[in-house]
Formats: sequence, C-alpha cells, structure tokens
Amino acid sequence: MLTLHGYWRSGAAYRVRLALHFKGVAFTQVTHDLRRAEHKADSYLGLNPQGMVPTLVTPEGRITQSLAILEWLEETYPTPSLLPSTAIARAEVRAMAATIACDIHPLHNLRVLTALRALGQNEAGVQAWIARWIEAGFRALEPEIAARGGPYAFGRDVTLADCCLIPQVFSAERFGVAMGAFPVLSAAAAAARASAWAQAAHPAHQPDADH
Ligand SMILES: N[C@@H](CCC(=O)N[C@@H](CS)C(=O)NCC(=O)O)C(=O)O
Repeated sequence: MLTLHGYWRSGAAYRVRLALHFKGVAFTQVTHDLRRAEHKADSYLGLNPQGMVPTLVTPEGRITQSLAILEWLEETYPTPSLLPSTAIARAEVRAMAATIACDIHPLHNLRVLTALRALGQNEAGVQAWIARWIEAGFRALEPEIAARGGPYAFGRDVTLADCCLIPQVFSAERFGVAMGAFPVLSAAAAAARASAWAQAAHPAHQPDADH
C-alpha cells in the first residue's frame, strides 16, 4: 500500500492524487497542516528533509518531489498511461508539466509568500506577485495547449500535463487571478477536472479538507 503525505490544499500533493486516481492505484493519506507548520516537524523532516509536501511512501522507499513521484507512478503503473507514445511528445508533455511545477508554482508557495510578507510586502503586493507569475506561465501555456487541439492539455489523451494544470488552475482561482485571457487553458483544465478520477482528487473531497 502506498501512503501519500500531503495536505488537502497543496497543489503539489493534488498532482500526485490526480495521477493515483487516474491510474486506479490504492493509497492512504497522512495530512500535514501547512498552516500549523506540521510539515516542519522533526518527525516529518526525516521523510522529507525540505519540509515540503508531498512525499510518497512506497514499499521500496520514500519519494519526494511531485514530478519524481509522477514519473515513478508512470513507470510502476504504466496502464493507463499519462505519457504519449513518442519521445518527442513525451518531452513536450514534460515541458508543460515543468513550466507549471518548476516555473509557476514555486513562486507562490507558502514559504515564498511568507518571506515576502516578512520583508514588508503588503497583501496587495503579495497578490500582485502571485498573479504576475501565474499569468506569465499561463500566457506561455495558452498557445501550447491550443496547438494540440484539446480537449485536454496535450490533445486527446490525459497526460502528466493535466495532473499539473488542474491544480495550478485551482490555485489561480483561489488567488483570484483573472482567467479571461486564458480560455483554451481554462477549458482544458475544466475538461479534465470533470472526470470522476479528478473529482476524487479534488482538495474539497479530501478527508482533511476544512473548506
Ligand atoms: N517542488 C516540490 C514543491 C512542493 C511544494 O512547494 N509544496 C508546498 C505545498 S504545495 C509546501 O510544502 N509548502 C510548504 C512551505 O512553503 O513552507 C514538489 O513538486 O513536490
């Protein structure tokens, strides 16, 4: 049995839940309330020395970093697949996922926002910061997704790109980012989000959700 250490509103943990539910892999969850700094407890740092969620505990060992976890899930449970059949298409899907996981999300995670506030930035400034980086990433992704023709982020099949896009759109909506400039990206996220597997992974449907 796999154990996912996460938190209901964590975008990175949400990516992993999406892949687990898409593949129909059974798992249990352990929650670490980020608002109470439970992810910085010594007991958790042994599993994840960065003090971040998610961590996936497997019979072979523990894995940190959501993209590494997604790749391990894809290799270990190849069907149904979250990667296309050609090397170039797989690279393109990974590039979309990295745009989100490496270049958008890290700029608005809790520790960065906490640091901005500690440096004296007011809430309006923090909100502008969040919107700036999400919009910059979405501007780049919008034509990439449009070029694949939908309905999902990389065309007709669900991929790792959707596992990253759905949580990023959830965060954008939560932070009040204006989504009007990204109709194709929004439609792709909505298409994937409507599926039963994606609904099961939704933050509001997790046992630790307090809405
Ligand atoms: N690159 C990491 C990022 C993980 C991450 O940023 N997790 C957030 C929650 S979404 C976190 O634990 N934040 C705690 C903090 O910023 O203190 C991954 O993809 O797993």
